[in-house]
Amino acid sequence: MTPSNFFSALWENYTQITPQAKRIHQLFENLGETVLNDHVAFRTFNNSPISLEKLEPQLEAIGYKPYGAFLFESKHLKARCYKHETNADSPKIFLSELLVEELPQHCQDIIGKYIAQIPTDAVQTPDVFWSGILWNTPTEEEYLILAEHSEYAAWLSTMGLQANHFTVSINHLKNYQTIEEVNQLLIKEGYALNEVGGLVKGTPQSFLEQSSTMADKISYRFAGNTQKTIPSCFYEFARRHIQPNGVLFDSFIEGNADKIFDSTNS
Ligand code: OOG
Ligand code: NI
Repeated sequence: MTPSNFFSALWENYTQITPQAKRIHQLFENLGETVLNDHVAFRTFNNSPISLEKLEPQLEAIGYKPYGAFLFESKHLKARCYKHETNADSPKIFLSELLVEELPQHCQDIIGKYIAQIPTDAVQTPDVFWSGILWNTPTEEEYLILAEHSEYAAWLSTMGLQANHFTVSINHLKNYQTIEEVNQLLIKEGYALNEVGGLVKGTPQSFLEQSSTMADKISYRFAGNTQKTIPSCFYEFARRHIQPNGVLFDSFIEGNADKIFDSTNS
């Protein structure tokens, strides 16, 4: 699979439950822009057949190499980022995993049930990255219990492996130089943005500014046949800056990411 095939299949899958991403993408194209992706992100459970460590070889199979590692202590997450070895225009990939053993025992028990259902050989090819949930649909009760301790865990229980967001590269837009202008356009068009820590995460001095929509809301049928509106996925916007050494910053920032995670809070 080429990275280009990988990202088109991923986008198809992502926009089915994230219609706002398709509409915003179209909005930019209608304004004469060509939208390039800065990065995409995935979430997973550690100590499972789909742990970060088990998934990584599939990113390597499409030419990606890890180049940074991150820890989010209060959210019980760790993450790594990947870039394409030869094609600098290929989107970067941010892969995080939940440190399940750090959650209270009753959450571990719920998640343990899901993990036990994942085939030990679930990861065979890169298309595992849009396989969704590899366990039976959770009950609404389980979802709410998980959400009390980890919004990430609740989200992952219902959405599974799929692109959690795509990210518009503001650097590649022609008519929008600043992230503030992009945010103003989105607000004018009626989109709800993530306001945790302010609309813009990061500063030019930290070389990465990011903003994101709040995730789309979809109607979800839980096991036991109860239905509830829950967050699906969101769209992000990133502007990178050149460092004093003349090189464009191409990694991620824990302080920004920590707030971007909240885009799927309910
Ligand atoms: C990832 C949040 C971090 C970034 O660009 O810093 C992130 C997530 O919500 O799964 O995407
Ligand atoms: Ni992101």
